[in-house]
Amino acid sequence: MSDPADHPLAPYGWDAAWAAAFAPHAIAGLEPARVVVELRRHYYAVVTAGGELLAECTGKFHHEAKRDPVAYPAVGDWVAVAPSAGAEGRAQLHALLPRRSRFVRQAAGGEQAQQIIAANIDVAFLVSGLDRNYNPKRIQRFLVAARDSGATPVIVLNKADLHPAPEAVREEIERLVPGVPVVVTSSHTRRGLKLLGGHASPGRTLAFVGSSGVGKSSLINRLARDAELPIGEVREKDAKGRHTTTRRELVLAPSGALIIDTPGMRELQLWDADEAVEEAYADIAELALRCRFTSCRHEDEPGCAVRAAIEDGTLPPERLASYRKLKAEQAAKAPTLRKPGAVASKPGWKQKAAERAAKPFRHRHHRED
Ligand SMILES: Nc1nc2c(ncn2[C@@H]2O[C@H](COP(=O)(O)OP(=O)(O)OP(=O)(O)O)[C@@H](O)[C@H]2O)c(=O)[nH]1
Ligand SMILES: [Mg+2]
Ligand SMILES: [Zn+2]
Repeated sequence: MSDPADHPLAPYGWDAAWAAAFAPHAIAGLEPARVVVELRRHYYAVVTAGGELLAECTGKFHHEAKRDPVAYPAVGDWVAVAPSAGAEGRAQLHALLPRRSRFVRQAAGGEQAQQIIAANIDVAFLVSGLDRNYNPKRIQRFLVAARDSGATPVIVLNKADLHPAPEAVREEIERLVPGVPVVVTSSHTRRGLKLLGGHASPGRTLAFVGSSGVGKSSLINRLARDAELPIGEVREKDAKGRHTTTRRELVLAPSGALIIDTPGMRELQLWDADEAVEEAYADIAELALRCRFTSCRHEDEPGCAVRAAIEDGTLPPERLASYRKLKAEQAAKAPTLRKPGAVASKPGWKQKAAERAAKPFRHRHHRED
């Protein structure tokens, strides 16, 4: 077998392990491809050894996926395709290779289902804006989802130029989530870009997630100099973004890293993340093992090791508070989901849909929320 490092898809992260996973599909005459844009439901721009193609799932794929959204490809996935005979630039998507990691959130809209934000990512940058957008609770929710995903989380506090004391915020977040790197950046002054760039080594896949308007696309444009991802305004009165990025897209940076931009998320609801909470708060879980009572709620019970750790200063009280908050959220988890069709009935929706349909496939947009 030829060396995977010489493969035309090596710049996209193709390696010996992917080649091994792909072997049965190669025997079936299929070609490997990586999903670079999710154009709309079940339509993808994929990059193959021969260039970019528009890929559509086969009937058999749909049948086997049984409408489970997680069974469908997402940006970053490796797939097996066959170029369509007689339809230039198009391909049939036959299979999905097992994922190394996946960043999942609960889908917005009708069904109670998971939605894959990005697959096979090595590092998840959780971006917040140091303007009014910044919110420690949201950072923690993102962190739990990132730990759940299998990717390494990095917390990014962007728009440092708009905050009088960004280092104080960094220290506060570091206390809250020990061991997780926290980087202060500004895409305007370029502060912290070298630190971010330090993660962008060749063949690594980085994903940027966070609320609308925090500067995800601005940071990516800085890291991937020739990327021209659209940048949007934020509203003056509440620093809210305008959902400028409307699709998930993977770009190849000059450093050789693969960077995924994602649309701002309105909320990141937790999903089966109880284990991830325990893992993210392993220090508390470990202390709790030493409480006198196994049912200890770490309130006023005698012999509570968690409260003792707070009293002697080894456990920051805000960490216990946020742990409690996340646990309570999960206990009360009856997700409030919008009714199906809520998006489609918004004023102006039809016109926007018509505009979208008139554009060529690579530029067609779909909304995240
Ligand atoms: N002051 C300041 N503004 C920034 C910085 N980074 C981005 N912005 C501005 O914030 C606004 C939103 O930036 P985007 O990059 O579009 O934000 P986004 O996170 O991609 O937003 P969505 O695509 O809507 O999810 C733009 O007006 C940017 O110019 C920064 O470091 N400092
Ligand atoms: Mg954007
Ligand atoms: Zn206790």
